[in-house]
Amino acid sequence: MLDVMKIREDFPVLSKKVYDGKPLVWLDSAATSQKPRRVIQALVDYYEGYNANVHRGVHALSMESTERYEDARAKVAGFINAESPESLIWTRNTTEAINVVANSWGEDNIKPGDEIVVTALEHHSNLVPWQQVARKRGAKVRILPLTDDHTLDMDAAESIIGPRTRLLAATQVSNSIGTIVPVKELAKKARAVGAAVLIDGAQSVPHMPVDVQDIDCDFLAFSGHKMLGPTGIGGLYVKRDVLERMNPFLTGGEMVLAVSYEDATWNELPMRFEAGTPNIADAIGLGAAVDYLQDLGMENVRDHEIALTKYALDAFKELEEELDVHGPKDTVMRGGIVSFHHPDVHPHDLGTVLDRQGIAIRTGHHCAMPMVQSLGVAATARASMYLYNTEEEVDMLVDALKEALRYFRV
Ligand code: 7TS
Repeated sequence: MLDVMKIREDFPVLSKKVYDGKPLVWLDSAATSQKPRRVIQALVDYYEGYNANVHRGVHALSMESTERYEDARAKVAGFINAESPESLIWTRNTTEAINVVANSWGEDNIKPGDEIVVTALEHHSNLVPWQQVARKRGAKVRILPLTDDHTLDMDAAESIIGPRTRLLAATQVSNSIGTIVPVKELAKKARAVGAAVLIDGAQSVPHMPVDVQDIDCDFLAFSGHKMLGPTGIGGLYVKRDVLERMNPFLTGGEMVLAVSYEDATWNELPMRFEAGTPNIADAIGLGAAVDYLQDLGMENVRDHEIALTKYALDAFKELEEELDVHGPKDTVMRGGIVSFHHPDVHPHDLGTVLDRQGIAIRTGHHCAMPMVQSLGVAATARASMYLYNTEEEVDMLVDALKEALRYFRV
């Protein structure tokens, strides 16, 4: 069990008042999470105490920054149960991580006639890069559909994942409707036909235990800013033997061992994939975020979100005449995301009225346009919850929604 009131004290922004003194209700953690003091302090400590470039200095500060930067890598790699820290490449975010795979592994391994299988739930970041690779390489992107209950249709997956599948690229949790995808089962199907497996962990790594060896994936992409860490830092896990055969995407400083005017040899892993001065401070900040999450325990974080989502879905029943709530009914099959719409009120209008009450939700297509359009709407309103949210905040959301709908007289 999480002590949420105690947790909230660790997040300075959560005591903020907006407009005329309304307490901030942060229900937009799927877009980005808030940051605990420990993460903010780690950034201050770095800049005040030991700011220096890594892997190059013989002086005290460079050795200290290198040690802490590599410690953070080990912590984050351990958090997803990577075999070793060398399997974790720092990136800016999930989007960049997937683009590294598409432009390196994808360009070398996707051949004409191959199929790249994604789910209907994908964020644009795990769809557009594959459309580009497919176009360049003469391959095809295939989509795994959903059932009527918005869970992944595993029967369809059985027939779509086949001998032509070269890559399965699937999100573990949908950011638009909250569906949890059984990635371990899908990965097994993909492996059985000799395909590689990429998991988009942007919405799973922050919210539940994720174990890359248990899933048996080749790649896992995630963003630090959605898991209490700073913006501008994310991770790409790559299975060691796959990483050894991959060519670098960006070239230049840091990623080379020896350079002549004619040629260059590549640095050791994972530096081979980290050209230029890296985001040192934010990597260390992400390490502090992982310490914070591990102290709470990811099982506890997940349990809190299941309970809160169940509470929210029950509370939304009061509005079932007015609102369509998307996503699976079973809370075990969904993350802490409640996506909804009213047939006659645009989600932006709902979001704007809620905002005046201090309640932050996201409205729009959530960068998953094909998914949201498949619901028959152009946009939804989305409340997304995290370890610091409470049942009281869910009540405030539902009350504010009732008032907004009265205001729009619908
Ligand atoms: N994949 C999923 C499943 C996501 O939810 C997001 C961001 C991304 C990839 C991209 O992450 P980034 O850090 O590279 O931007 N999702 C959202 C969202 O739902 N609202 O804002 C960003």
